[in-house]
Amino acid sequence: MSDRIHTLSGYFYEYQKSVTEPESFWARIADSFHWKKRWDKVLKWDFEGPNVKWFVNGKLNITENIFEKNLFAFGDRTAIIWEPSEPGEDVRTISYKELYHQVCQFSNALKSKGIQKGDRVIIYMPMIPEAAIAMLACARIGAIHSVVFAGFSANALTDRIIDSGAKAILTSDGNYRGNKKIGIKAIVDEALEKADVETVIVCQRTGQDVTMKAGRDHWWHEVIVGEKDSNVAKEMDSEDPLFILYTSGSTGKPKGVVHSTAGYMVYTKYTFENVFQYSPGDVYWCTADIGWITGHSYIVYGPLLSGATTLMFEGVPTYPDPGRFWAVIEKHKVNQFYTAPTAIRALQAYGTDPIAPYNLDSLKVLGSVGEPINEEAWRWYYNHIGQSRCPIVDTWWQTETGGILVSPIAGITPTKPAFATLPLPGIQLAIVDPEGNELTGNSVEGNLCIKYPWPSMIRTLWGDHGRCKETYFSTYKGMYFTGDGVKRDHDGYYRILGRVDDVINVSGHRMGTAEVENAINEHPLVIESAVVGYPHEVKGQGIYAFVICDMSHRTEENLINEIKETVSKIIGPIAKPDKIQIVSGLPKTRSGKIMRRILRKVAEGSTDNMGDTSTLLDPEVVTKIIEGRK
Ligand code: 7RM
Repeated sequence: MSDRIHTLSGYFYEYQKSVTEPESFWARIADSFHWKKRWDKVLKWDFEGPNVKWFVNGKLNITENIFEKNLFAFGDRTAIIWEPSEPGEDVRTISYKELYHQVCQFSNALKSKGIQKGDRVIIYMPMIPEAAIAMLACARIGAIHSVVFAGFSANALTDRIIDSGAKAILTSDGNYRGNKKIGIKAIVDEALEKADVETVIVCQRTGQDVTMKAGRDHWWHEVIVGEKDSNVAKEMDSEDPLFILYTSGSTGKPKGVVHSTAGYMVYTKYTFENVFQYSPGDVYWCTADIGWITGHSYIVYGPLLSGATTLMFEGVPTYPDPGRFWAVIEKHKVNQFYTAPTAIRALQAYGTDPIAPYNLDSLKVLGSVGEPINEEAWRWYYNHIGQSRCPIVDTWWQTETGGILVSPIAGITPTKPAFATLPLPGIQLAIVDPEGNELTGNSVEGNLCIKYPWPSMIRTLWGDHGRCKETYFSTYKGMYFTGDGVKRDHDGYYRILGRVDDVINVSGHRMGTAEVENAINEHPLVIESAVVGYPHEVKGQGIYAFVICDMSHRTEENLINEIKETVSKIIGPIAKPDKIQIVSGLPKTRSGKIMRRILRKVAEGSTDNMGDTSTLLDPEVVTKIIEGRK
């Protein structure tokens, strides 16, 4: 951990160096990794293509940097602590040595099933250690994993299988959700009615019945029989894709964000150690699901590259009761705890009684990620969970950025409620006005861009480089555009204000409004719909849908329920609208564009001043919508 920042002046020094001499800065950090062949040049880039290459011509395998590099030093150290959904079930602890052998064995099984470097493998699994093993086994042999959150529907899974051209799916029989069992193999079966893969491997978790298709479907515990528990890691180029992760954008179709090997490795380890100030022996817990980028970078890769002990939790915050998080912190003496504002707000609603029985003295650092954290939730988290002695790291980043870009360094950067504070070394931010002029100096507000490459940035969108250029590199020439609004205050601190595009953030999950509209429109009686976000006490943003329907066949209530079910089926329960208002018309401009600004005001309930409505085709529509507001 030689690249650790220890003081505030150390942070400013490193930041300065990373800007004036970025290549030697990152070369120094990358030199502490194990390379099969060192790189020729640290960075080649242009944001026109975009074409970004880090550690050019370097050869490596990311799992060698988790295992071989470290096994002699700490093979017996605990890599993963797994806490099951059911508090009475046994905990599993897996050492680095054991994890190494399990990853090798399973990667050998994948090879036996014909999976090779460059093949895409979908992982649709619960939060069990095998999910991490599956990811690492793919990385070990150079297969590109694409984890799909196990709460997504069959339909969403089909889209991702087809878009990625996956050869295999790794899944389980079922998944525990509170005291329910969800048959996820059955969802895979349904997804495979409309798509094809050669191989499905099923890990046993709930023991529920599943159908296995002969020749295609295999049990995890059977495919590993007879496979050796060691192997030589596949040599990968620095720029070979490590994984694809689908995320929502402002159009209907999810985007397959592609991350490459070396830059992602260097950046996730560096940021994990610095942001959380992890020390050997600490127990670190990130509550995200591995289906999201946070799970990739800060449950699996960052912590394991650092030789950390990472806790993986199968359950939900409120099962069996709303004290579960605090019980787990006490039980495993968690030192760093990283969660989402939506979880904090949900638990805050139960008051402090559920916290009282537990000893939280082990905690040193608290983290927040996924959406802006409001001041009230920040203070509750700080006072009641951190006992007013643990720094909160409010970490801003995205699926596309691969790792944390703006965040305090725990205990070093002075914090301010609701501020992500300052950029990490290597991150050159720019705030721009709508015309793309950079706003310099303090006390400015605008759109957040990044002017210079960082190692873990998105390389392309799977199968659609044009869309990558269009989405991120075309709005403002020569810069990566984040889609977020931001304010830099009088101290130079950054406060993220939220999305400025048609993406909403529901409980920290990104959702394209167009994606939800497309799902609503699948209902046969729906004529047209428009979806906006509105402030929601717990979820951050809720989903409000305005829908025009053929009303001659159903009661309004039945129709609304059916529409919710349709969305749940097409995307997943997380996309279910919180409110549906049946309307007879939508506010449109003369050119037919829906004026979402107006719908947002209605959804928020701030209808006194609708702003400029002069471009509306039919102002009468707005009056009716306001009258019918839910
Ligand atoms: C890591 C992750 C990305 C979007 C991003 C923001 C919002 C995330 C914060 C935040 C304010 C934060 N990836 N966001 N973290 N907003 N403060 N600390 O969440 O791709 O799923 O979402 O989430 O709008 O653009 S993500």
